[in-house]
Amino acid sequence: MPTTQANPKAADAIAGSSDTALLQLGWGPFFSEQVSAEQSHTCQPVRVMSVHRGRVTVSGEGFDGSISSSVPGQEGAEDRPTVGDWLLIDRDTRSLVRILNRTSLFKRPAPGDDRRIQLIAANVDTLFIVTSCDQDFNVARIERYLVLAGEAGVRPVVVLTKADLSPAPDRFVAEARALQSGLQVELVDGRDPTSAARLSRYCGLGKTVALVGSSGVGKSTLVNTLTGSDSIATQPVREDDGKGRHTTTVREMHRLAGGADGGGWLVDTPGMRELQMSEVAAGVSEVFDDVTAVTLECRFTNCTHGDEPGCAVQAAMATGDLDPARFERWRKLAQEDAANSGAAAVRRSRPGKAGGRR
Ligand SMILES: Nc1nc2c(ncn2[C@@H]2O[C@H](COP(=O)(O)OP(=O)(O)OP(=O)(O)O)[C@@H](O)[C@H]2O)c(=O)[nH]1
Ligand SMILES: [Mg+2]
Ligand SMILES: [Zn+2]
Repeated sequence: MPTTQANPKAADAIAGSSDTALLQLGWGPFFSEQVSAEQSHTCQPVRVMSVHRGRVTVSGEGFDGSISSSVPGQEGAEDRPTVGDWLLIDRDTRSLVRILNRTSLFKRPAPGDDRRIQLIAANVDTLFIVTSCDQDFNVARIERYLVLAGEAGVRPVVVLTKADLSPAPDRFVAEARALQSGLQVELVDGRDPTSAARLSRYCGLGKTVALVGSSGVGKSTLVNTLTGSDSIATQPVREDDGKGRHTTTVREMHRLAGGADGGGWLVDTPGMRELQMSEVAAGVSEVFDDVTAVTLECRFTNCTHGDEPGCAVQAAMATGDLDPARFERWRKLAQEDAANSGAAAVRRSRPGKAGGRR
């Protein structure tokens, strides 16, 4: 039970991050530096394990429980706690005091018409972009997730599941590797512990890995295999079109057992039907640095890469230096991002409307 006395050990732990429970949860200097000595007496840090309507489950030193997720005086989209967040809660009342600044944040326009910002996960170290060696594999979709990772400043790893079902899985590996220089690509049978084990090296003590991808690609299967349990429900894909059944409905952290590799956290997420781009211009430039480098060579800075004289894009496509399909994917993403980012800015400027805040 909470005490009303200040807890010197917990205060030390916040200031010096010396406490193993917090370190295992991913606590570190980036977060402890945001907490004043005074605040550390009245508040304790907890990490968000899962998000439910209006509430979050949290875990901290000596406290696991569920608390209301409303933040006093804040109503912007990014002011709501999401899975992976570090919160300060009042030691006595257990109420949410504030969300600590994040090392990284994944977000997207929510599916549907109003395009409000939906938060996916915070304080993530590595993003597993999960796709399967079958009809789900789609370079344009992988690029969208790569942009999301680039924008958030998080290392991406493409995880190709269902290697066992494909007669030639190496083709998928090669195609994925070609998308970004130095991109890590892992090929696994997600049901097989020996095969999946190579992924635990991304998930050492206190590290957080988020798994994203379409429904049915095997995100929850991987989490079950890596955690050595079958606690998350999984379901076979539909027979007619191979699509998943949207089995997972909550975003939730799962603990990996300790050891040389492991001891970190896997964030399982519901399969995404679509991934729209908004406010990701930096991520687009990073993932498509080859394309942007060419566009900088065009004679006119406002070149539309059509039939203007001196268009470096047209020249590079003519010589085979630039893949027209990749150029078209870049153009589509950049245009979509510009349109959605403009709409988001307009929404934010309207008083009284909750919108994403930077
Ligand atoms: N053969 C084979 N089957 C797999 C593999 N990974 C997952 N599956 C199967 O694929 C189906 C879907 O797996 P899930 O783990 O539920 O997929 P998910 O990505 O979590 O799907 P959502 O929760 O709907 O987003 C299940 O029947 C799994 O057993 C794999 O590597 N090989
Ligand atoms: Mg799932
Ligand atoms: Zn041009």
